[in-house]
Amino acid sequence: MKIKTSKFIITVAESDKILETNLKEVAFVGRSNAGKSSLINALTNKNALAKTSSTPGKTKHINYFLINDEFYIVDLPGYGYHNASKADEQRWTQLIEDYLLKSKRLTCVFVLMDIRHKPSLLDKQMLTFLHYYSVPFVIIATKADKLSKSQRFNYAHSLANAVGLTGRDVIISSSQQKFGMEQILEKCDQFLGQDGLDE
Ligand SMILES: Nc1nc2c(ncn2[C@@H]2O[C@H](COP(=O)(O)OP(=O)(O)O)[C@@H](O)[C@H]2O)c(=O)[nH]1
Ligand SMILES: [Mg+2]
Repeated sequence: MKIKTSKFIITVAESDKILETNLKEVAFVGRSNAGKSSLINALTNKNALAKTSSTPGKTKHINYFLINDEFYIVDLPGYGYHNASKADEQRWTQLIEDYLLKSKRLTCVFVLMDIRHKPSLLDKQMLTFLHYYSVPFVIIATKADKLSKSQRFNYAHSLANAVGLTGRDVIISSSQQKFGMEQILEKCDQFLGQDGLDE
């Protein structure tokens, strides 16, 4: 797939406003600062489609982007922002979970993890949640440009092992140097070509 057009559609801050879309969706989730917005910008070749920030915790809402007039990319709130209050963190977690359970046309969730970091407890809880509700997911190891080429596979491998997968299950990516993009778009093709979860 090639992304030809992309446009921001809407920001949703409350569970009862989650869209009932008529097109399929792929969602991006991960720790605050994992690189979700940067990846969406890299995939769509736009510098500021999704807002990126070096201040973690800024994206607290759900953002919908329409791609090729064919499907939606959905940017979910980042979890695990260390300066957030318990109440805020709980609210974002609830919003993420409500999105994942309510979105009937969701086909796949990309779970982003910084390639240099061990999966956090929240990452593991997210994967357990996705397993439990049988939501298909793919792990993306982000910011791989920060490692040497020889280190990348080893880091991706240990990240995968930590969550019971193998290195081959993880897409190694860099939004900055734009690698891994084709693999991600291939996965989109694959999942968008299948029926939705509840269809
Ligand atoms: N070196 C490098 N930095 C990145 C990459 N992707 C994101 N970042 C940086 O990581 C920080 C958080 O990125 P952002 O996309 O806002 O993360 P989000 O909170 O998950 O949406 C920003 O300072 C980005 O510039 C990447 O591929 N390589
Ligand atoms: Mg963001």
